[in-house]
Amino acid sequence: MAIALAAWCWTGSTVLARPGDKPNIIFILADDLGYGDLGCYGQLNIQTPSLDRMAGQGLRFTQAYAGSTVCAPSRSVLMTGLHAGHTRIRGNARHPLQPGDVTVAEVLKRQGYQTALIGKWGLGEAGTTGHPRRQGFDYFFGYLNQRHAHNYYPTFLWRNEDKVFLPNVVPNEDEEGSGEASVKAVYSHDLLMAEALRYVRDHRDRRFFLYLALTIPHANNEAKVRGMEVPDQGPYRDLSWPTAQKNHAAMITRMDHDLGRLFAALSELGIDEETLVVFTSDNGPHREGGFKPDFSASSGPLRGIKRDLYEGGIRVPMLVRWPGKIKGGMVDATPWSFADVLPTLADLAGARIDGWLDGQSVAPVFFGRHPRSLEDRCLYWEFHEGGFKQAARRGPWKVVRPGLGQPLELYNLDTDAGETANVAGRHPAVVAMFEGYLKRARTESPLWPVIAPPAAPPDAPGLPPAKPAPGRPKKPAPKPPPEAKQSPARK
Ligand SMILES: [Ca+2]
Repeated sequence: MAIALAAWCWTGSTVLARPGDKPNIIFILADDLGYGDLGCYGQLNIQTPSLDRMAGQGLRFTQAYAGSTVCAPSRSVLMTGLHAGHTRIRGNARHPLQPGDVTVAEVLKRQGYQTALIGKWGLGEAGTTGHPRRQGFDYFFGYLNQRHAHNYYPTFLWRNEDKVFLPNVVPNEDEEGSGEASVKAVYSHDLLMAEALRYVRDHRDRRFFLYLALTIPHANNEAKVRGMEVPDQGPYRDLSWPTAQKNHAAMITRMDHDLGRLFAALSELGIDEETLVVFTSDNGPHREGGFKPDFSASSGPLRGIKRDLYEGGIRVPMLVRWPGKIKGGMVDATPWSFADVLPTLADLAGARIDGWLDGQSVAPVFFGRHPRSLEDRCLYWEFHEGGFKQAARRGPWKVVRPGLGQPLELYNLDTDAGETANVAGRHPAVVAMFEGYLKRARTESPLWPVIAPPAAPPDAPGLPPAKPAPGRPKKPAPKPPPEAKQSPARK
């Protein structure tokens, strides 16, 4: 069986008729929003009228994937166009992006875009090479640190390199700004949305790229079972649901309402037809802050949640809207992932990229075209918490290696989207194809050593001896950044 390598160099043509057609781009990322959390993806308990309308006005993807199953690596894949086996940041430990890492913001800035990040970053702290202003963003407002971003009522946020102090009081605040507030004066999500609306109004006459990385509906893990923090429970207040469930629903509906205001602003400003809006999530739903993902089927029909490489951990809602350019009410099942975002946005901006990318432009799909190169290729994920795990997808086939040295599980997603029946024994040639691909798909990184899962209990059957996966030839492993130190995993 021939293998379509997911390798691609963008050579500078464009899907648009005229370079002047290049759009403003607003890329909205929710945090831990599950595949099943929106009405347009089958959710029955949680009201999301604005996003459901967005789906009706644009394109709804049913098989789009995040870059990873937790925050930081998913965002690293999103920013770099490299999948989780090549991108710099492959887990939630704090390693910053390096000067040589090319981000989507840098690519768009070179095309004349004004670039802004409003929200949560997670790819570099203050003073490091990974700070958003050193990675292509002209403007930054929000959280640098992911633990800080847990806190919906922080004592400060960042504007560019400066702290903006807020009237919240956090008695147990740690050095990163996380904790649980005792005085909840300002909800950070409201500030992020106000900034986003202001930014769009201020840049109505410029080409802009706004990466709006919201923190809803992530939990404030430091507040434990009170972690689903929201100012009010909105339409869910009088229901008999557990508090965390009501708060989770209220967070999503609040975000949805605010995004409705953003769409209204685009229309009022007369830039609706000049603006591409993408809405998605960085990974599957969590089981944190007292929230139970099964309560409202947050993964939809899929298996697993955040931290799983099964579909529920990585398949995410993906809506794309561009009135007048992208046909409304379309549903598309092309499998694609965050690694495709950089080449896609580069394509729409007419940018040329020299160098290796794992992703490909899916912009043709936005306009109803389906190149074979997108239909028959492998998508790749790896994850390092609790031992090295891998997953890949090609056509209907999905494999998961649940631990180093363990046999591949094979699922046919066309007939078994819930990954209930491992059919590896019936399709040895497909398994062999994936075995070969998984060996070539990644490079070694000293920051992310390939390790076996924790030792099995004494009465469990032994695992085969662990072997390190060989590196992919030609592309050298990235050097460890000089200032990076191994630090504990961060959520
Ligand atoms: Ca997340």
